[in-house]
Amino acid sequence: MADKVVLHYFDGRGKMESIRWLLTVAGVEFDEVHLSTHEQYETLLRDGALMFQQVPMVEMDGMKLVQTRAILNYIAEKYSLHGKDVKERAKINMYSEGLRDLMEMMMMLPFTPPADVKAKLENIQTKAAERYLPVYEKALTGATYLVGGALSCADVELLECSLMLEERVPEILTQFPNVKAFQSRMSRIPAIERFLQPGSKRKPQPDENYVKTVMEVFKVKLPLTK
Ligand code: GSN
Repeated sequence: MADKVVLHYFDGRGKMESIRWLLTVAGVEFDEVHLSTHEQYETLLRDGALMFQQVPMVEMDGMKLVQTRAILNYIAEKYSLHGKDVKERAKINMYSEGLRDLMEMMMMLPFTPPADVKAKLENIQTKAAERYLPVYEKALTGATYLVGGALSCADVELLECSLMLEERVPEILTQFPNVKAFQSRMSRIPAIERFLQPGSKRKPQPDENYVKTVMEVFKVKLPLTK
C-alpha cells in the first residue's frame, strides 16, 4: 500500500492551502508536519528534501514534491481533476493561474507593513471585481463547472479563492450571482462540506502568530521571494 501523503509546511494557509483543498476533494488523506523552528527547516535542507530550499513540500508516491503548481498539477492529473484533453487542460490552467495571481496578492497581506494594508486591500478588491470575478461569472453562465462540464482543480481553487475574498470583503460577490450559486453547489460536495466544518484540516486566516513563525523559521529572510 502506498505511504500516506505528508505535507511539510507551517500550521497555516499560505501556498499549501490550495494543496490541502485539492487533496481533500480528491479524497486523499494526508498528515502534516508543521514547521515552527529554524532547526526543522535546517534539517529538511540537510536531508536534501527541498529541491529549491523552499516549502511547500509534499511526500507522495515515493517522491518529495516541491513547487506549488507542480504539486497541484500532479494531484489534479492523478485524480482526474485536470480536464479530458490537452485543450481543456489549457483552459483549466488559465483559470487556475488567474486565481493563483489573486490568492497570492491576498497571501501577501499579513506580511505587508500596516501603513500599506489599506491600499493593498483596495487594489485586491478592484482587481477582483473588475479583472478576475467577471471572467468566472461569465464561464459559469449556464454551466455547473468552469471547464468541460466536469469538476476540475480550477473549480476547487475558485471556491477557495472566493471564500477568501469574502473574508476580506464580505459583499464582494453581490454582483456575481453565478459565482455565488457555484459556491453553494460546491459547498454541498460531501468532502468539501466536511472540510468547511470546524476541526477539519482547513486553516484559519493568518494571524500575527503565523507571521512570526514564518519569520522565525526563515530567520527573518522574507518567505515570499518574488
Ligand atoms: O510556488 C512555489 O512553491 C515556489 N515557487 C515558491 C515557494 C516559496 O516561496 N516558499 C517560501 C515559503 S512559503 N511562502 O510563500 C519559502 O520556502 N521561502 C524560503 C526561501 O528561501 O525562498
